[in-house]
Amino acid sequence: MKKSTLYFLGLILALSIPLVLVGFNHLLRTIITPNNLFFELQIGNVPNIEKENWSLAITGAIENELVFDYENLTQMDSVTEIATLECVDGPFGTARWEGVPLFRILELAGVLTSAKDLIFYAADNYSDSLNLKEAYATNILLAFKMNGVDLPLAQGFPLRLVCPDHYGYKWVKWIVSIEVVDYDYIGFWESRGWSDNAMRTNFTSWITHAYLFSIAFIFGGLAFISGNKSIPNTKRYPKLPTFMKKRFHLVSSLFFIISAFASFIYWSYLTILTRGALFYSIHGILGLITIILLITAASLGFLKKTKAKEWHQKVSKVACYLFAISILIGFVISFIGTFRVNQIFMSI
Ligand SMILES: Nc1nc2c(c(=O)[nH]1)N[C@H]1C(S)=C(S)[C@@H](COP(=O)(O)O)O[C@H]1N2
Ligand SMILES: [Mo]
Repeated sequence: MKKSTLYFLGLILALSIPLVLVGFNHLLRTIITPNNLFFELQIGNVPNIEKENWSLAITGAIENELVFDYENLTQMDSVTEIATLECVDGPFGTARWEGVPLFRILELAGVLTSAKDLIFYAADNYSDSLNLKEAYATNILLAFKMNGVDLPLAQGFPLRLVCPDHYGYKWVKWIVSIEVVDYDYIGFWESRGWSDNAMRTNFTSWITHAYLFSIAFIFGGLAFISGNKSIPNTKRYPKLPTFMKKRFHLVSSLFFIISAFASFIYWSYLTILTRGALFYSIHGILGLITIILLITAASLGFLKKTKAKEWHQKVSKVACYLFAISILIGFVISFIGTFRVNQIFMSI
């Protein structure tokens, strides 16, 4: 094989690092996260609840008001399931959860036909609701065990909601009471713009956005280097093949812009779907600026004037650096955020 071909393959390999990392991140979802590494997120402090003093009251639009203490509840028939908890912000963890299926409790309570929502109140003043129709899904648990041991305090001891088809903010921790109501309740994050539906499917997953982003990274790298290589009289990148010139630059730039744009559109779609609004993160804002700069740079590239060519290079360069930083922040969110970290990371 020619030496320049080897260098070219090496370059492609290096540019594929984000893609490989996203693949690895994707794979992590299928692996059980140990309790001591499981990410932790809450609005305030972790409440300290003692088994002995805790009870769960079920009230509202039901026939039989119920109160469970820890013993009563954990002695009911329980089921075990493996499910992934995914925060809308990206962090996720998979565990083996054990608990009482919620629908069993609803059957015991005898929900009235007028009922609409189930509200879960937590010891830290957090609350959220499930639509009653969805609440009967057999995979929703009131969980008291995680990976074979009592739920860790940080993960909601003594009782948390496990609802695999919903985003993390529906997985209420430290539940102290459940109320059945005949109206549409708006929970903590929902009242701050997040979707009350919060359904999570494989399609509505940030990982798709990350794949598109890392494919754009490969084309972006190729466009950047071939652009530099095709500057007249330049001696840049002598070891790379000579075909990485103008036409190559044009094609790779085109693919770069298309994949970066697709990734951005997908991110916008997810953001509007889950948050009801667009701009909330540095990662996203950088992404938007990058897209605007890229389109500007591309347009300048088609102009014949020397000044325009200079600006084409300058703007492209800034766009590429911003793009790389935006990717880096995305990684911080999804990788570091996936494991037990300080909440500060979550606000990026
Ligand atoms: N009581 C309570 N439950 C809560 C929250 C909270 O702040 N308080 N945060 C929710 C959010 S936004 C997420 S992503 C998950 C995080 O669960 P974990 O800390 O077990 O990873 O808990 C959910 N349940
Ligand atoms: Mo979350």
